[in-house]
Amino acid sequence: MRFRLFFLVIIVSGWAASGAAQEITVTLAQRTALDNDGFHIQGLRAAPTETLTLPGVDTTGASFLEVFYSWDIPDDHMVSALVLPGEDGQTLFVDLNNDEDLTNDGDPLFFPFDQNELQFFLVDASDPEQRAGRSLQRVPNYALGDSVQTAFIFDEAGHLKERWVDFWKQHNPDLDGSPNTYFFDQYVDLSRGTVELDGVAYAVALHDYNQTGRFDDVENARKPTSVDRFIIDLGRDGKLTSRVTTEIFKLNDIFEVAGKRYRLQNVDPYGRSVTLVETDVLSQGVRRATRRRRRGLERDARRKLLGSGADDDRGRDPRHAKPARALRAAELLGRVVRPLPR
Ligand SMILES: [Ca+2]
Ligand SMILES: [Ca+2]
Ligand SMILES: [Ca+2]
Repeated sequence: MRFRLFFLVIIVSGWAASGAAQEITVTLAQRTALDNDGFHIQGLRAAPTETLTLPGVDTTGASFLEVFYSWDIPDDHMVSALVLPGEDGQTLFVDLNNDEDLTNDGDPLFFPFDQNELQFFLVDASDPEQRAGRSLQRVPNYALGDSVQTAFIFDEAGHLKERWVDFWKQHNPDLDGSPNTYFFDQYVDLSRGTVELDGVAYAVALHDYNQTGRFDDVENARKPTSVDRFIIDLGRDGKLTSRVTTEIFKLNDIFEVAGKRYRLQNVDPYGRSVTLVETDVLSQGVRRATRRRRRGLERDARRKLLGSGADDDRGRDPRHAKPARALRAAELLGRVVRPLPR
């Protein structure tokens, strides 16, 4: 009898817990890149790297651009574009459906010289809802209006600095750093919104980590770590980056926000929404994050005791640390870039 009562208690408490779990659906209306502050450069080429069917236009002065698609597009992971120079800007014929035919991708895109950014979406051949965003920029967005950052990238004449030309020439020998002969490119791979949990708003996003245009990839036989992710701005600095690893979770992870644990109940494959639900389960990931957080707090407490941390931080302009990080971001588009041998 005692045994039966035990089971009854388990069943009732389980029912009560699931009954109390409220689904929180978040609309993710905004497509953006990560709020990272590194850059990647694609120089224009004199000739395409793929065999292309070109549009029937005068191609005098034309050059070619390649944009990385995804390693999970196994037979063709590069997308090509024809770039025609004009008086006020460039006209781009981008192979949006990646069939090497530049005549069947809708109207060409015009990128005025006085416009900093151009976005477009690569569309999966078998699923038109599966759209992978890409961005081209004349000056990296994070560096716009920041004289320290721009002086780090460009010389006084507006050319790309020689060290960057040397560095990125490894991929494209045609790169010479002249204005309008290259673009800074980024994945537009976040689908972003805001969730309110216990009265506190947090920026959240699904991250199409393998850049396919689907946001619900939880398995990847080729590379098990290359799966889509959920990012929540636990530190509430408004930024969603790849650098704060304690804010990044796999889609099937359990994560903790202000003492409560959550999991993702539903992920829209095209990144339009995500549904969170509270859970009682304590995952390995939460245990690890809790340990990391505790270690971080202990470290901060030690610094305060020693009186060193605050002084160090005050004496250093954080912007001066950014240049070193830019080299790491060179790997953003999936290819490992190594410095030229000296
Ligand atoms: Ca291609
Ligand atoms: Ca095409
Ligand atoms: Ca994906």
